[in-house]
Amino acid sequence: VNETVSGGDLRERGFTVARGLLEPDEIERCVQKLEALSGRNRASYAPSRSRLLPGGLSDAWTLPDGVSRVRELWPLITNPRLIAAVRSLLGNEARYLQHSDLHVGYSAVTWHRDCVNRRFGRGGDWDESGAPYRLVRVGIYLQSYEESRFALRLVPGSHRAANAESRARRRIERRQALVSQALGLLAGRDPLADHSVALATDPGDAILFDPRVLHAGSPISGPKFSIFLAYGVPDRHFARHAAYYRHLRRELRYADLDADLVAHLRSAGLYAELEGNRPGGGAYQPSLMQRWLGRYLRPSA
Ligand SMILES: O=C(O)CCC(=O)C(=O)O
Repeated sequence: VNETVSGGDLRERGFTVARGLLEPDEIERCVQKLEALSGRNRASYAPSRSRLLPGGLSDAWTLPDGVSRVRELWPLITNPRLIAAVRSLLGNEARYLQHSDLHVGYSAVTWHRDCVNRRFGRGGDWDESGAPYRLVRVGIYLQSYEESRFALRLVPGSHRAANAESRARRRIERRQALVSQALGLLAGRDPLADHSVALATDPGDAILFDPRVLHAGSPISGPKFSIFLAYGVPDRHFARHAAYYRHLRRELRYADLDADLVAHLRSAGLYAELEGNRPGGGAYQPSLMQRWLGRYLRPSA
């Protein structure tokens, strides 16, 4: 890993980058697997083709909890370089958290959070009394910026309850409201452009972020292959998050982990023994419009 991840950045800004986490042969294996699963290949996303689809309406493919579901991807969960990066951020107690995604030709272009309570400051995700929030989502990108024109946008500090009353903070939360975003998309302007950074990646780079941080994919043109997974320290935040995806987000069809995966995780010291903690009130559920905006709109760059 060329650039070491920074615990300070994760705490203060809500994200940190591990460049070159995967080796070229690992990248190639992952892309080939995603091509086989999705039925789309790199050539499907050649720029000339996207130009024929103005607005890029949906050539996208996604598989919620794809990393847990696809046996050939399990070695990624226990990849020694990834685990070293995660442990350097969260400590040796870090375990695999069942919240994963596979993306082909898909960019999550609307601003959102990945946590349970997505209204800033409200609900258990934001209550760190007695249990600091120690969960991390890992986005592994398998193509270059030049190929895809993709960069992950993030709003630094939007995962922290500190400064909740500041005017800038209130403005950010107003601008990520669905209506502002829909108007922004129609007008072709990003309502959070002044408050965010955009991280371009090279194949094998990983962005590790606090699930509470506001983030959005950029419009893309060209192939995009990415794999998202998560880790955390098993405590009440971890248990709520796991239960939320497993039991509350029914449309994503999470299932119990395969017994072979449990054994694989146990042997790597990454299996979390969970007590059935439920997310409680205020858990985010997407509206129909949000699902449509988030999933089916793929404007070309
Ligand atoms: O488009 C992307 O790569 C970002 C994905 C994302 O934000 C998510 O899965 O939560």
